[in-house]
Amino acid sequence: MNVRDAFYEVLRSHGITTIFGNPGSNELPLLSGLPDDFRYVLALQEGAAIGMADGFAQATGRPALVNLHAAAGTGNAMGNLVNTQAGHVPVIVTSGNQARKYTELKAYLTNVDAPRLVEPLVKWSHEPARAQDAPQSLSNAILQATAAPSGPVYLSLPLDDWDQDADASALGHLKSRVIDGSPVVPEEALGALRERLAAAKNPVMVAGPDIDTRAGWDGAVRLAESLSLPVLVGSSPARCPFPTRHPNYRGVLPGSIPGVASHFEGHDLVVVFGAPIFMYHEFADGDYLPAGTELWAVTSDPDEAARAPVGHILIGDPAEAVKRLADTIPSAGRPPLARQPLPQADTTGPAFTEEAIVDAVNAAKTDNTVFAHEWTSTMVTGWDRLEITRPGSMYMSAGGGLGWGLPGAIGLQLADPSRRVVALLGDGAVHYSISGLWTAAQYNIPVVFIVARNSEYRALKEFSRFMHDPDAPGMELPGMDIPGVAAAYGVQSETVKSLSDLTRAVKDGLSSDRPSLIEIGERRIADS
Ligand SMILES: Cc1ncc(C[n+]2csc(CCOP(=O)(O)OP(=O)(O)O)c2C)c(N)n1
Repeated sequence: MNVRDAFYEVLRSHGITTIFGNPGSNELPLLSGLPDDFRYVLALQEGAAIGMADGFAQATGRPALVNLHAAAGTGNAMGNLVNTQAGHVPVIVTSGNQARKYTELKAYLTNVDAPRLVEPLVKWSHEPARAQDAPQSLSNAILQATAAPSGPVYLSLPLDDWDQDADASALGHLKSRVIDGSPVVPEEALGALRERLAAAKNPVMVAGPDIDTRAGWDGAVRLAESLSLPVLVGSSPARCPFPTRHPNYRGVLPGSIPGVASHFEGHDLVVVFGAPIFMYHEFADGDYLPAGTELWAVTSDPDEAARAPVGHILIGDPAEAVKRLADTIPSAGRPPLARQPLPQADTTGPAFTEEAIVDAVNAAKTDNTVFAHEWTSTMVTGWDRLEITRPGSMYMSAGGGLGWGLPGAIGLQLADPSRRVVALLGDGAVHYSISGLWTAAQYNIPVVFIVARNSEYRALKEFSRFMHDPDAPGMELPGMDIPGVAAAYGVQSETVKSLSDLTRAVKDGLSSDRPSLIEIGERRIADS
């Protein structure tokens, strides 16, 4: 058995048989031996490849593999790797390196000092010292990526390793290695939070993406109901942790320090499960909490805990903690909360308001629909109005890097054909990984891509108003033929001209077995 065979055996033993990638000469010696039970999903650019692997890993709840070309391919992927890291997504990023005997010469396509290239963005970065170590390095990489807190890892693999003899005696052990379980909050620490919650007069809950990742919806809903907790979603979330039509749901926290603090006004206790504290974005100074408000949190990420600027932080699985609290805490006896009504959307036209667009999409979705949301200026409206009824139904770029939404949707769809994915994209965001459309077309991955035209970077215009930095260049996106681009990549599209047309087109897309793109007509910032 050679190193290549052993490498595939280790992947197989972990159930990893899909490889997302974009190949080059350094990777050919691995890929030319691709076994029949593996599938290779070709992306035309590496940012798209890693976005697909990220969506695939999130929807399966399992590690995913991506194979990139040397340093240049890795570099192209690094924008989306920021999102993968922020989202705690277990992606094993591999790249080929030049032959070992040529790397000292810095021969063409040498990934010089490969492990350092992505070091700040991954949990573990490595190049095996010997060819025979590659299967062990892969096994380590998979277990590192998966162990809590999960996250991406990087492995550089020299091209002359694959035909070497493998260490067959070690392979049996490698294939049966298992890491099971994730740390939970000790009972004593959780008991202190239970007492604090029981004593609170007016507590509020903040739920974060890791509640969705770790199957924590049920516990979060039960705890919220028994204590009548209003529930906010943590700022800039990557996944939806709570049903958005539940009476206790109160939308998403904003991105500024004073904005977040203002939502806690009147609450003596904030309890956060599975979110960083907080994903602040907008630069505005202020106090993190109102006077008299205390914050407790549960996270499985020690780094997230250590950098939280305030709070009493418990380390352990947040979904397990919220479930254990829901199982053991007595009801507070407070009256149940009532659902907050949604303001009526303006549908009078001629331009569509973002509320009306979201409502029209809502009217077409089913419980089976999954959203990948990268339409930046309407994020808050999405959190207010999209009807999310079950776990694993809404995802967005975790680290704020555009270019995740389109390929992320493809990965989500490929991972679970029993559900249907709608990507909600801005006409700026769609371009960062647009070549993913080709993969959707060629592999027949039936995502419904919705692109909202406004021919501008609207979120940035709003930001420049907020920051009192007017007149920045580069905000306008005229002259774009998005249906033309879709056609060039092999995806059929239509431009909708009314809200009822939009609902009908989304329904059509959801019932088709082909990918499709819906362009929503022009709406400028001055229109709203
Ligand atoms: C990789 C990357 N580059 C640039 C940005 C900065 N950025 C944030 S929002 C935005 C505008 C997005 O425009 P569009 O998708 O058209 O949505 P709109 O804001 O118009 O709703 C840009 C360029 C980013 N977040 N990520």
